[in-house]
Amino acid sequence: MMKNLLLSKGLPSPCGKSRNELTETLLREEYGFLPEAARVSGEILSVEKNFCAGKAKLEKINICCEGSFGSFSFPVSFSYSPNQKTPCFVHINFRADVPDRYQPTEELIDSGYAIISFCYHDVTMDNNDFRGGLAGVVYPDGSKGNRDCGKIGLWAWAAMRVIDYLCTRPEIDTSRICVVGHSRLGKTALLTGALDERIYCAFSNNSGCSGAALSRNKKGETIEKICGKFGYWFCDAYKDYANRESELPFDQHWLLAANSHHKVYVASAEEDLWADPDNEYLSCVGASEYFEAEGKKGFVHPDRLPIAGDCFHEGNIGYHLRSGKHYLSREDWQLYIRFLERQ
Ligand code: GTR
Repeated sequence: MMKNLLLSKGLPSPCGKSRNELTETLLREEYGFLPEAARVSGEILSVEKNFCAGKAKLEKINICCEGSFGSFSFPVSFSYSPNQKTPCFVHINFRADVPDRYQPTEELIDSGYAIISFCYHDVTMDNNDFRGGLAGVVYPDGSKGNRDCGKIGLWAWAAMRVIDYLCTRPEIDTSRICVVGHSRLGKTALLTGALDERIYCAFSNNSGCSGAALSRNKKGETIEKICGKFGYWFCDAYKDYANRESELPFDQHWLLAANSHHKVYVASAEEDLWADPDNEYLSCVGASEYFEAEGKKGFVHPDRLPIAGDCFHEGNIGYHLRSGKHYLSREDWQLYIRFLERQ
């Protein structure tokens, strides 16, 4: 039944293509090409030794990047237990606060994880102005070419620089670095995962249109709607696919397939109809064969559409559908941890 649903959408298959070909297509047609990597160093601005009543340390760090385009720095918050080497989440967040309503920091520490987070606005503002922050450094006159990356690409670039820095920290088990983001930042987490080999799992929370969800026959937000309001998240060429989804040479399951060098996780919320939970799920189904062609378990799921409470943690594509609205909740985090423990 699920296979037939997918076939009826006429999806281009990612199989037979290398991961590079997948990411090349996604960058050229959708997100745009990112700036080159940079030399990264961390400048510790402050240390709170008794964070969470002494269970953890909280450091504020400036991530300093020296690239061929110039230099740029942005602040991050790093919470970790000083007594053990732990896995770490890189959280691309809407706010710099720690803890935050999207980041239950103490609970993550108690579960044996460190977390490093930054506010996406500290990289570059979420608007159509390319003159400020990283955008202003990379695009000196504030204008960019048709295939240059939009803001999602710049936020993903910053997440990779945070990983560069994390890899220098002895407190972290660098074989267990995960990236997490919600909604527009879930799209960003999936792109970061596609581009970065060092990640263990990329978690997309309610990322929807131009994130985890297939674009063909999509309900709720469409390419036309997202480009109308948020065209600056993408490369300029992407808007040409508005109302021409069937002509896309790829679909969003390629973004999940491009994460096949590690694990990828898609979290949906039942009432998040703008994101289209069914198309997020079908994207996992569509990406599964790419993982399987690499000899890995892909998406292990029943032959039906999802219902709230479903949680599929057996394969390298993890998934859950929780009840409720568009949000990055404690429940989502707890399921992420359960998935990681199971793996
Ligand atoms: C919506 C947008 C979605 C999603 C969301 C968010 O307005 O249309 O694609 O990214 O914002 O980031 O909260």
